[in-house]
Amino acid sequence: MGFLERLKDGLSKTRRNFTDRIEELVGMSAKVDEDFLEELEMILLSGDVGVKTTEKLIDAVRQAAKKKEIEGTEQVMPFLKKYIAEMLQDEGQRTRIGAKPTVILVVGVNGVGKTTTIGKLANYFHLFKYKVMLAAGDTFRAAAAEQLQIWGERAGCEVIRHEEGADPAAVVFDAVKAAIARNVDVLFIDTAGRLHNKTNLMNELEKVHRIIKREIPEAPHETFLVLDATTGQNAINQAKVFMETANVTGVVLTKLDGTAKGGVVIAIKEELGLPVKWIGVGEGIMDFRPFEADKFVDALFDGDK
Ligand SMILES: Nc1nc2c(ncn2[C@@H]2O[C@H](COP(=O)(O)OP(=O)(O)O)[C@@H](O)[C@H]2O)c(=O)[nH]1
Ligand SMILES: [Mg+2]
Repeated sequence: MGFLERLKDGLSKTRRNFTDRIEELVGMSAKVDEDFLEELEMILLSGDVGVKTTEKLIDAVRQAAKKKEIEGTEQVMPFLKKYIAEMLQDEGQRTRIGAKPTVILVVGVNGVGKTTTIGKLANYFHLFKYKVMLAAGDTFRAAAAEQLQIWGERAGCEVIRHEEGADPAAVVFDAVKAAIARNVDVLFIDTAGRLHNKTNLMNELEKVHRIIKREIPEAPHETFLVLDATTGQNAINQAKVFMETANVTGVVLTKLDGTAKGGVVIAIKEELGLPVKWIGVGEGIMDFRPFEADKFVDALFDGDK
């Protein structure tokens, strides 16, 4: 199965919960009146699009109906598709590998898919002939560095790791030094995602930042926040905590395969102002791509066609 098919397949539950229900609603009412808008609002809210974004979408439909840009309910779907696609476009979406080494910090709570994402990113950039290095900054769990090592081998790149329980900042220090010495193009830094204690998280991330900046003042060039699409609106709340503690530049949205909450993509962009940069649609190394608004919206609206 190609990536687009996987994405369409993965979003089938979201479609059932979202676009299929809008289609049903359109089938039941011909006029775009307040009753219709109220029903539409309910569908968007339960599709994890978020309160603010739902209001914005409803308002846009209402205005378009007033201006006769939308004359009947059957025009609502194409309108929403176009409107959402435009909403999701973002200049900051692309990951640019400019500085050498480009340092990318990867943060997020436990289990969202950070280590897997780094493995997939390593593979992606390796395929495009970049020299990639990985730093096992999650020293908290024994299995984390091992898991990263395996991904590193698969992707053909070096992994800097210390023993379990070591200071993450020491790993990062070694990795940044090694990346400079070995002429690496891009260094991805894995971190532990202990959110139960915000002060700890903040202290740890601050220390890691300090160490990186001592060697490369402009780094980290990016901080990716990994969010699990299956957690829907919860992911938005997690993101807010991380945005307070780290200078997040973009989101990696994992587990879009099989979730009914894919509408969260729209909320991330609108409510957090962060671009979704990459998406994961499975556990495999190839189940991963840069986020493309048009393709995503196609898969969300026309998946079965
Ligand atoms: N279905 C699916 N599973 C994923 C995806 N990304 C990661 N996972 C799984 O999520 C679990 C946690 O991933 P891991 O990378 O260890 O998370 P971390 O704790 O944030 O480092 C693993 O079982 C992964 O295989 C994805 O896009 N789709
Ligand atoms: Mg991990």
